[in-house]
Amino acid sequence: MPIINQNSKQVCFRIMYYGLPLSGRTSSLEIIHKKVSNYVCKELTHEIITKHRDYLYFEFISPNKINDITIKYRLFVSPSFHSCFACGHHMTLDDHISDIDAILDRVDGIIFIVDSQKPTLEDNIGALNLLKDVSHKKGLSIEDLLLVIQWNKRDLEDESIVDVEKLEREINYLSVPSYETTAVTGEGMIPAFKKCMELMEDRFIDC
Ligand SMILES: Nc1nc2c(ncn2[C@@H]2O[C@H](COP(=O)(O)OP(=O)(O)O)[C@@H](O)[C@H]2O)c(=O)[nH]1
Ligand SMILES: [Mg+2]
Repeated sequence: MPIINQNSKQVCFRIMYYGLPLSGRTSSLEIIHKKVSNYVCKELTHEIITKHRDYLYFEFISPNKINDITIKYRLFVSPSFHSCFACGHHMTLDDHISDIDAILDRVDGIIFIVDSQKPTLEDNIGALNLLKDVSHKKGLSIEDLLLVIQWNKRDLEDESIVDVEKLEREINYLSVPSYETTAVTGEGMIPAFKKCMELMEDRFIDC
């Protein structure tokens, strides 16, 4: 559920850019940050989860309102599964699962960034399965999550990327809205972002 502040008549929708490391999550967040910088917008900031783990986020106020309620968006990147080479700290899969578990409590919409490059197909399927398993343990079904997909890195040569038809078949079996994107230029990203905002607002109005 989005965070509702009755006093200031404000609702906060939280969108997570989720995906494999190097899929284009940070690039996506940076592009959207640039595009919305005309609105009341905070700088990109790291929030600390634990000593070795943090995630990137920013917030902005939408120019649109729902009735007379102001809408704030908080956009962030899912925490990565990586170890800290500088100090030798090794992150375990359980650490990662517990990060995703904690973060799912603070999310209203998820934009799943899929790296379209052929060698990452299986890992992309694994990333979606992880989301499904963690949701399941929380008593949620993956269908309860508000999900939009970006087929990212579509600018790369045809031979190195998976056909969209195959991606749709293998990954988008839920038939959620999906968009071909290039996060380094921003191509296709605004429609994906707007769709996610629209779905969150519709769900909010309905409840
Ligand atoms: N060609 C291409 N490269 C991309 C695209 N999106 C991200 N990258 C590159 O992939 C690498 C990882 O991107 P980043 O946004 O840091 O991924 P993150 O680890 O998910 O945050 C960087 O070198 C980006 O420039 C894209 O759409 N096309
Ligand atoms: Mg990153």
